[in-house]
This record gives sequence, structure tokens and C-alpha cells, in this order.
Amino acid sequence: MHTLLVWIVIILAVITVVRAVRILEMVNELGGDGHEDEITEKDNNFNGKLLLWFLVLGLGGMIWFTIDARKYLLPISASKHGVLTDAYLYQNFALIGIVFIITQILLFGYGYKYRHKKTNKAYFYPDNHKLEFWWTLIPGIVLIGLIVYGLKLWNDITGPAPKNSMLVEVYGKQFDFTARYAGSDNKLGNSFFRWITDENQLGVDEKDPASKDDKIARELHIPVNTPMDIKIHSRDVIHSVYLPHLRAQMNAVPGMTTQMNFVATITTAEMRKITNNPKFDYVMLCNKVCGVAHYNMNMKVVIDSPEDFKKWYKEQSLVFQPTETAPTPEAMPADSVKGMAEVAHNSKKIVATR
Ligand SMILES: [Cu+2]
Repeated sequence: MHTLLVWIVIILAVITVVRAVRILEMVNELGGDGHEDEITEKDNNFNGKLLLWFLVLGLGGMIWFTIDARKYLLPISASKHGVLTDAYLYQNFALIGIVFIITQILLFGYGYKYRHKKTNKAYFYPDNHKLEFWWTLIPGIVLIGLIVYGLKLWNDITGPAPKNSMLVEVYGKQFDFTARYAGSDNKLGNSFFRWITDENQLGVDEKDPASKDDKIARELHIPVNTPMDIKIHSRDVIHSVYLPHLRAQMNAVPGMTTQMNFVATITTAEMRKITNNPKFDYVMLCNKVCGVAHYNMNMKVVIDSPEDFKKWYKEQSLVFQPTETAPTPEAMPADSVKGMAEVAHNSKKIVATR
């Protein structure tokens, strides 16, 4: 009842205001001298000054917010290429910022300077081909330069990794990541999604000699200053392997292998000192909305000194424990063996394209 009364009062108040405005308009129409709509010199000066205020407050606000938002930025990049991509980002910011500030000053400054005055006469200047040529050519060249350099950075990160890189597979599924290290032969054993079982979560082929020394881990440990070759797979939907502190990201796409490579330069211990946060940990996040628990899909990442990495690596378990017998394509029921042979054949093709 109370709410209803409040609404009735609000509606009546609105109707009253609308009627009052209408009455005022009618009074003006009847009693005015017919020159209310004419824009005076005073109006133009006022609007010109408003443009200047808009420039000052707008630009000042933008600069203040930009400086204030620095606290939300990531700490210094912990990868070699990240330093370059950060520099590239700031070069873009600087260039866009300078052009933005100059054009806004010209836009609002001229809006004020050439506000309407009765004594002013417009100067007719339809075009200038020379000017148009240069203001098209120069930004064009600058943009092409930026894009070509950006593509080069991107290709370095996503192209083939250096020869001596450590090979690691990151396998995403709803809603976690698993890492598989290639071991001393630096070759990942053949894998295929139809070979996935409860015991063989990544569908690795036990018969493949390359899989004998593959190790599985629930944390991604990275030795510092070592080139890493990361091969990425997904079991179900599209996920994304996102390492914000390493400025690295690549989608995990079902049915194909994606890759990225990087060299980590700052260990977890060093980054804790840099960020002044003794609890700091690197993290790998899923960056694609992949389902209900997407928000919680992450993996702890540790950048170790080479000694710490060796120690940790020793403790990790092999994909196939020598004593256990995990199901293999050949150990499957007889009617599925033929299908599996085809699958194995096809998966060889997939591997061959990696
Ligand atoms: Cu995901």
C-alpha cells in the first residue's frame, strides 16, 4: 500500500512538471517578441568557453585516470619476449596518446577560436591534394611499421621453438590443466583422445618408446633461462593457456595442436622480492569461458632455478609406471581393435603435422 502511494505521488509529480513546462511555453509564445530562438554573441562565447573547459577537464581526467590505473598493471615481465611485447605496447600507447592529445587540442581549440562572430567571414578552402597525400602516407607507413613489427613478435612466440627447447605438453580439459614433460629423449609419446581412460588421462600410447620417460605433473615447473616449447591440447572445448606474468597466451583447441615458446627470466623467489609479496605465485589461467567452473580453471606455475627444477622433476611420476599395466590400443576388446588401428593410423598423421 505504502509503495503504491509513493508511486501515485511520483506519477502525479511528473504530470505536474510536464503541465507546468507546457504552460510556460504557451505564455512565452503569447507574450514574447519572436526573437527567443536567435543565438546571440553571448551564447556563442559561452558555448566556446564550454568547449575549452571540456578540453581541459577531459584531457586532465584522461591523464589522471591513466596514471592512477598503473596500479592495476602486471608486474615486470618474467619472460624474454614479454619485455619486447611490453615495450611494443607502450610504444603504441605513446603514439596513440600523442596523436590523441594533439587532435583534441586542435578540435576543441579551433571550436573555441572560430566560434561564430558577426564580423567573421568563412574562408573557402575546399581541398589540398598535397596535404591529403602526406596525411595519408605518413600514418599509413607508421601503421604498417607497427603491424609488421607486431607480427614478427607474434611469429617468434608462436612459431617453431629453438632446437634446444624443453618440450612440455599442456593438456586442458573442463576444468583443469595437466602437464606432460617429454623426459630425457625430449620427445612426447604419441597420444590420441580415443585412448583416454581413467588410468590414462592424456590418452598416451604406451607402445610408443617416446612415452616411456614422459612424466606427468599437476603443477607447471619451468627452469629459469631455458627455452620452453609448449604444445597445447584440449580434451573437450576450447580453453586458453594464459600466463599473464610471462605475457604468453595460446588457445587449447580440441583436435589440433597449438604451440608457443618462451624463455622465463625471473624465478618465483625473485618475483616475490620484486613484488614485495612473499605469497606471490605465477599462475596459468584458462582465458576462454569454457563452462560453469571456468572461473576456477587454473594451474600453479613455478619458475625454478635449474637445481630446484631438477629436484622437483625427479619427484614427478612417469605417465606409465613400470610396474603397472595401463590399457593400450592392443589390450582393448577384440571388436574395437580394428577401429583402434585406424585411429592409431590417423593419429600418426596428426602427429606428423605437428
Ligand atoms: Cu577452460
